[in-house]
Amino acid sequence: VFPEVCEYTGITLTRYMCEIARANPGLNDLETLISSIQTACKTINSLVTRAHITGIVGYADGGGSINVQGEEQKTLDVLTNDVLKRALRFTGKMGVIASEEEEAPVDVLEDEGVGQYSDEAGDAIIDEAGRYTAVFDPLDGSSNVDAGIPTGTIFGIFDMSAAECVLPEVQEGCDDLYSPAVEDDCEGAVSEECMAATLQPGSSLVASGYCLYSSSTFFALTLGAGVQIFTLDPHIGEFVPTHPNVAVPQRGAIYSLNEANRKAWDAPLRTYIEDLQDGNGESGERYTARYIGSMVGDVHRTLLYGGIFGYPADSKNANGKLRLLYEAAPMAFLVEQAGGLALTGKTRIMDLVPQSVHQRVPVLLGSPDDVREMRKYYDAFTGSK
Ligand code: P6P
Repeated sequence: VFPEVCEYTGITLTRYMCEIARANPGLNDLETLISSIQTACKTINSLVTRAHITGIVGYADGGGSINVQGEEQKTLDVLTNDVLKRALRFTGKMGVIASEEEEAPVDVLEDEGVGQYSDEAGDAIIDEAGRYTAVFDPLDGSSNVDAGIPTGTIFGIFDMSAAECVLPEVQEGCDDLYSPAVEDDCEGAVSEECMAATLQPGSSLVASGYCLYSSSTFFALTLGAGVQIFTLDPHIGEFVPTHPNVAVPQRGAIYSLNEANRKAWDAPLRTYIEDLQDGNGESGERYTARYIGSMVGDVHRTLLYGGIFGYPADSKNANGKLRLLYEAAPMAFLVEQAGGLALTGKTRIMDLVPQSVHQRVPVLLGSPDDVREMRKYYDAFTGSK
């Protein structure tokens, strides 16, 4: 039962989630989580918009801080990751989180970085009822921040309660349950089970969304019954509903890919984009190109204006660049809930079970007619996936 956003004048995201939890008592914990994420997004919005005033632009530790992706970490990558981890952990509803900035999923009950969440007896409190797994990219497109180009936070929430994952006390001498064993005795069978709780397909997501830090600050959310987009009203410090029940246009006239990689794309994609450019596609319209190099901004525009966004496989990156668990799958959930499609080329992204936390996947998503048309080029070629 998801009350229509418009039923409540003066509603905010907080009030909307409150009404949902009231109508669906089983979602009380999810309400807590979304509340913590929106608070984190407000904090990140402040950090990003004031970055040049406070001087937190540039690279972490003056450069040289490399994340698990092998990318140089921006100061804001580190800060925003901590903001989200703290926000999620203090809900007491988290079991495990996975982040672009963390080498392996982190057991938030033991995470050294933010202290132990425990009761007065010092025992880790594991909220069996509402334990969730959160996956997120705390500041996607962070390389754009120094130039003031839009960035975003992407998040997905899985329900972990069904997983065979009991988080015991951290073994003596080990940092956490999931990092590759430093000492042999840190190997622990339990991490495979808890890892499984993290490596779930997009079709198992119970919620996903993004925050977009741009000319406005947006909070997009799906709980599996449509997409609602809220806009931060700085006058009241609340996200207010501005795009209820988002429906991606059936077709757009925009394609959004990094054409610098064009020569590395496979033949079906090159032919498809050339036909769009020449007005030789199904619509007969000549498409235009829009690409800001920040997935959240490009997907947001695609949701509202239609067309197709992609970071496809190419000869340099067999699986493209975007990560399945915390970028492609949460965005695919949103796009599908808005009536769009999200494929790797031929395969539905939501069906893919991640084999590792940072696994990359080709992404082509957007208006249903555009994505279906693109797929016909792959169907016509054998051997492309
Ligand atoms: P390129 C940002 O680094 C990001 O992960 C996405 O936000 C964005 O869509 C993509 O990479 C841009 O990559 O290679 O086109 O700069």
